[in-house]
Amino acid sequence: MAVLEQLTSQEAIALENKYGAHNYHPLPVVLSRGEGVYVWDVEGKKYYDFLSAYSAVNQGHCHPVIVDAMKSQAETLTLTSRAFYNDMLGAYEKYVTETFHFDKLLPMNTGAEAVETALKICRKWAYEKKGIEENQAQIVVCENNFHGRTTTIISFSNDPVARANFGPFTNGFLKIEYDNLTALEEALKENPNVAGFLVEPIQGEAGVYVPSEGYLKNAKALCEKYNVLFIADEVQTGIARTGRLLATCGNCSCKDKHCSGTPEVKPDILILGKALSGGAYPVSAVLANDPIMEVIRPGNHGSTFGGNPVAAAVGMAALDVVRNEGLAKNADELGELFRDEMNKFIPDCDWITAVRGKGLLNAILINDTEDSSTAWDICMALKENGLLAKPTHGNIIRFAPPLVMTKAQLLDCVGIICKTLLEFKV
Ligand code: IF1
Repeated sequence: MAVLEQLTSQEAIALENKYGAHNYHPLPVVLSRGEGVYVWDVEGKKYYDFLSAYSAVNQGHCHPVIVDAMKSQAETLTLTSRAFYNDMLGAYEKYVTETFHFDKLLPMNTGAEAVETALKICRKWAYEKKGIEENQAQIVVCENNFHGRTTTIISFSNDPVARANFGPFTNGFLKIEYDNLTALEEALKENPNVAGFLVEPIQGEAGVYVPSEGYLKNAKALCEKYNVLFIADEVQTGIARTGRLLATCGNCSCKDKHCSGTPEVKPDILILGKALSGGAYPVSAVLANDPIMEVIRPGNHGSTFGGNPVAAAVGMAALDVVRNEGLAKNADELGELFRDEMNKFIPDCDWITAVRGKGLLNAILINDTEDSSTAWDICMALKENGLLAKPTHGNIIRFAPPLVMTKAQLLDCVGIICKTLLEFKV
């Protein structure tokens, strides 16, 4: 392998600008190392990572248990395709289905692939089990959703930047207001061809919108009433991020030690990704019980890398870390502490109007207009002070550190955030 000479940040950015598609606008920092809650740039500056690769690195950067599992499997067998069996996939499927209390798992790689898979399963179930006329199925989704970036998924997005000039779009989706049960019931009552309701337990990209108490539970009850599948996209909220093994666990007391399998809301289809691998490898999954998953038969769906041995090894290690290190409990407690500290600070700071979130998925609302650069500028100032975060939309900054953070580290980060905001000048 060509030994890359150590690039400066400027050189690395120039290379990406010259040779890479410009589909992102990253903060101008070039990272070269990660360990736990920390990352370092190429000049050796150390930062707290307060984004966790959008909740993929819940277990902390380069967690040794996950890396060791990946290395060991990578030296043994990386990929067989599904043309043959391998000795890792069945064990992984057993482990994950028992962890989340479902009969079956369909393995994929990215979150968007898992969302697409869930949509296909839902439609096929509607035709073959619910009896909806073929090609007439409708799936209810929420305004301001984020479920990935494939053409079908952006077909039901309302983000103009994600949609412009990518048509024609996929039909078969009804959009309703998030956290509005009346709107959901109306959609289900008026449309006999509804097959499913796809929802984020917390809308992350929209700005960490936590729905009203009881929304998910009552939404699931409406789905049962109208024989519609409740599909939970836990790609970002899952794997202990919100203080429970899943956000749909709600206020269940078991947290992550031994999931009792009696969550507040049991989805008909559960979508996982991101931290299912601890950020070490692309691993996603769709879980459902037999009456739903059995609509999928050989040749209906697949993926070259889906369910590969390395993904299986990494996925099991990543879930081991969540359970053995009590990450959901830690996220629950540190999240409370973070919001308490920020709420104490808000009266002294003109730049923040509110803090919101659940577990260690939080956001602060910046006191400026959506189209201002203030949130970005504050993130640039945070970077200078050793903490990396990025705005979601407009004037909202998401704060989502790895769940392995200690109380002392969190309070250190609160100090950095408050100091930065008090010193911030437009
Ligand atoms: C980017 C956002 C977050 C997700 C939910 C499915 C997916 C995602 C709830 C698709 C992915 C990522 C995508 C990444 C940035 C990040 C993101 F800003 F795009 F919207 F987290 F909020 N469901 N979210 O959050 O998973 O295919 O990416 O593995 O595209 O920039 P993926």
